[in-house]
Amino acid sequence: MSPFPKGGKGGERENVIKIERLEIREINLPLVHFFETSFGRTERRRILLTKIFCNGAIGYGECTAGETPLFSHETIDTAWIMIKETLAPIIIGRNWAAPSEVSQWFQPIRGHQMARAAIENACWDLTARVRNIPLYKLLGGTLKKIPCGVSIGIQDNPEQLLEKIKTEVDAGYRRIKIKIKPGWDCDIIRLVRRHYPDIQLSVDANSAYTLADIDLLKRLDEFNLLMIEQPLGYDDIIDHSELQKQIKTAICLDEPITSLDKARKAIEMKSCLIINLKLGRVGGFSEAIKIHDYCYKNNILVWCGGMLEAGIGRSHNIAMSTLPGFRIPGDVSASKRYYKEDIVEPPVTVNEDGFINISQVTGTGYEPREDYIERITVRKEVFSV
Ligand code: OSB
Ligand code: MG
Repeated sequence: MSPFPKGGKGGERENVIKIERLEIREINLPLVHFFETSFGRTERRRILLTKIFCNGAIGYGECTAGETPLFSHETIDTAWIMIKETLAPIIIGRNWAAPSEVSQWFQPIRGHQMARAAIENACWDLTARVRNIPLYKLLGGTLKKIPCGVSIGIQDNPEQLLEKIKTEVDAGYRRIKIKIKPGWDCDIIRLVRRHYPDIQLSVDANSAYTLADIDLLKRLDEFNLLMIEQPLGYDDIIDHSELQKQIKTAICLDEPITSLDKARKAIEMKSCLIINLKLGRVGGFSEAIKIHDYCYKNNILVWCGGMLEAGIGRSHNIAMSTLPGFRIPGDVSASKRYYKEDIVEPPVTVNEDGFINISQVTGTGYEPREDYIERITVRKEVFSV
């Protein structure tokens, strides 16, 4: 018999499980194609994976921190130290019944959301396995298939961009997002629109502009974009509010949305009409669900963002994308767009019509390939009782 009774209503405290062991490792994976944003180019990923052991069961997590502090202040190296010095001592030997308790333990910690999410999400992953239910159901998801979009980086030339867009449109993706920066903006978008007048198109500037660029930003209104993501400062919600008053295109915020509180303030200030929700950036599933629920209740469009995740993080994004408020395509796409070989089996695939079918099996439906992960591990550390 399973040592873990199913979590029921009421008596959850009786179903406590104890964190006996935490493993963190760094894997190294080359991208099939470089990914370039206004802040720089990534050719290969260094990814921190977490593995939590409770009474023989295992939960997996993936940290979305990048290699450099350019998207967020967090990096894989700061996350490693944060987990080692602060989070591991908090969790090891601790009993819990619901994964949201783990986010409560971390509540006094300021910042370091991506490090926290890598631990908390592994606890959600473990809980789904232990209760013998799909992770998406544990999260409260309802969608049986999710619409997918792609994020296409800055290319070496316009022809290369058009070729990439053709590949993704032909593959069935339901929304194309292209990265922009000064010098790779209006002319490029005009060119794309000339070739694809009707596709759902959005742009992401990753904070490459300021209000001094208002005339250029106003000109984007002519391209019928679904949204412009993060045009201004990475931590700003004030200038974005001013900009939203002056442009018709919907602003979507990404970088500054690090908590429910930030999301609420951005929405109340009308700094954006759309929110890109990233699991790592907000500290994990507990906070992500709160932000989703807030947006759903207030009729704010919300979609699931991506951070070039390998299969574990990708499978968590897929599970989250089944929450009913996610009504427009997210940056959740097939493994093969990023990695020749993904760390999960099966790899994530997308149907011809641009949807991912949600697996109904226990956990995520994407199992970590332990042997392969071991082979590409460059460092590992274990914390136990
Ligand atoms: O701004 O959404 C972003 C990747 C790394 C850092 C920031 C961003 C992105 C993406 C890629 O746009 C989304 C994906 O395909 O995973
Ligand atoms: Mg973005």
